[in-house]
Amino acid sequence: MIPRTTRTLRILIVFAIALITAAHVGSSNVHYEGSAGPYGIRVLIRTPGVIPGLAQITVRITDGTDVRHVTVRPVRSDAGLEGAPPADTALGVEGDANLYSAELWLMRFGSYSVHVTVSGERGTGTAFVPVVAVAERRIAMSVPMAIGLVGAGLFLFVGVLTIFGAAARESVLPPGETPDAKRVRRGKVAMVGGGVVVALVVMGGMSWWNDLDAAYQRRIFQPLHTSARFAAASGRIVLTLTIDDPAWLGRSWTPLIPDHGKLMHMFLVKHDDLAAFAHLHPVSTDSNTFAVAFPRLPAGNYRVYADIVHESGFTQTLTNLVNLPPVLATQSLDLTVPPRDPDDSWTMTQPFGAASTRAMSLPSGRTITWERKDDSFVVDEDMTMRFVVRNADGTPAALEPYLGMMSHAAVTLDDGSVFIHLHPAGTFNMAAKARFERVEGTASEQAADSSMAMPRSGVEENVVTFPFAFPKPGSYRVWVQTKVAGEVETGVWDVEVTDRR
Ligand SMILES: [Cu+2]
Repeated sequence: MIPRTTRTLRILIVFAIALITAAHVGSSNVHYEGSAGPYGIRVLIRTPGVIPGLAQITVRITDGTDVRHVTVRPVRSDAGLEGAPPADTALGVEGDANLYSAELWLMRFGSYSVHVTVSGERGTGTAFVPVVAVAERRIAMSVPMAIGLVGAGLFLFVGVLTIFGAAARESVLPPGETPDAKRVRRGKVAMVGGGVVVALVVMGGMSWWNDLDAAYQRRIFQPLHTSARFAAASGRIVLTLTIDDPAWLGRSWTPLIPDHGKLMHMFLVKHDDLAAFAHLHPVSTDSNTFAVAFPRLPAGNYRVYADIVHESGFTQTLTNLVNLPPVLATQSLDLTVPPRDPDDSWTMTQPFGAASTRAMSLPSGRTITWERKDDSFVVDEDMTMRFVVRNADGTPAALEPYLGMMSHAAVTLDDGSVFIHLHPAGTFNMAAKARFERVEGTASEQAADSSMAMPRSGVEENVVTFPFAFPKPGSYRVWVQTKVAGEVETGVWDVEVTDRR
């Protein structure tokens, strides 16, 4: 048994490390469920995590077998279509007629849209899938590779010294003649001299490599730095998040664009037990500061995840850890005082580990059930999470769009090192997608596919599904928000995700 303080400290350290990982904290893989013109498609883009790096793309055709050709093309937002490489053909995956796969080089840091073009009997259609290319990690050299390279290096080093020695000793002698003592000595001198030169070259190479490595590590993506604090103001608890990063203040980032009409979507999770959850929409008071009235939730540390979208289509999640002191939490405040964004929602649920695994009763008497065949989840396994909402009397509940979507889900690893906000259409950002459609799409592509909020055909009105894969093994909490009769409710589940079988 680890003492509680040590455990808390360890979690804080893990969280601090997690804070420096990328947008959609802990994974920048993209799941997309939607359409490419007349074709239903499901796309999974596994980002390389290193730049330049090779992204793995799979495209599944979900509604038919009449597809003849699938291509993928990465378009960097600042280079546009003219600066983009030609489209690559995605090859059919053997044994699965509806599955295509391709690899794409993401050469530079930034915001991309991957154009997935499908053609067949029903014509041609393109989907724009937003991808954020950032360096998230540095790949360490494997031990066998290191041993192999050191061995090869030593072989070459000895080899080149032998060549130096032989050249100085006997290169000008006629064949068959034995070198005299003077020549033998000259050979030895050449070997030592050559050895020193080669060693200097190797040391120079090492220092060049270390510089390159340090430069790469400086480019590993970190979201903009923020500061956050709670304060009492005009009868309310106000949470203020300030972007104080020099890169932002120095205007080296493009301005923000709204996503579902809000400049920021902020998620708050109570740090110690994950029992309190809020999805709020802070309002900017100036271009750096965002403020929001905090709901009646208990005192403690809160993890902050704030999603923002830049004009370039680049999305990032700003993270922080902020303390709500008991003196503020217990103050008698009138928390109903406007202005409060009508789309703000929050909930108190069971502490982490005690949440339901399948059916969950909501405060309204409705239930929301995670329908699945078993409780085993494997890391990186592409799957569909399916949730069913029923009224208190068991009849199907009529879901209404909430913030333009039939549902919003959030997935976190218990230590906070993963936080992903997703929708029935996938994990990509809607505002970024709309931006790419507007800038890079043709008129017909812009007209198509604008009804993301609508339930997918063939899915019942009280069912929401999410394409997803857990990015790492561990204990996860999943929140799913749906709206019925004007009321947003949040279901919560705890699941274990294991390493590959
Ligand atoms: Cu959402």
